[in-house]
Amino acid sequence: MPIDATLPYDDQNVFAKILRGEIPSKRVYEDDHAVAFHDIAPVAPVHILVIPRGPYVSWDDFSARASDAEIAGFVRAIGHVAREHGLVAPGYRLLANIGGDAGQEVPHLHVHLFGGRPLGPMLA
Ligand code: DGP
Repeated sequence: MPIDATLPYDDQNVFAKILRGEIPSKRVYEDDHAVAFHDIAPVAPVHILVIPRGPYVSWDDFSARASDAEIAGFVRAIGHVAREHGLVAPGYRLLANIGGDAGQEVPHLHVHLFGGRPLGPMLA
């Protein structure tokens, strides 16, 4: 069910549990600011989720409250993961759903990284 992105951070959300190692994930990258792992239900040959380590509900929450260092670290981590997976030359797509109309399901900021095939036009 889509979330209300204005609610306070819930530290029992599934990505908080992945960050704490309470449930497994296939991690492909981690550093001081970000963790990246394979999406459990991939819709492209490469479908990775990149999340900040900090407790941010959405991109909106992150952009309002995160420090400059957290924001820079997160953005650099996304680029690093894309380069490490050889996606820059063929191309790739980033997507962040924010709140109900966008269909955000997990209330911890995550950027989807899609690649590995032609992705077609954006639908919205
Ligand atoms: P969104 O609709 O933008 O909130 O996307 C949530 C994504 O999270 C969706 O593509 C499936 C993925 N996901 C949900 N639960 C888990 C999980 O337990 N592990 C992993 N790896 N991905 C999950």
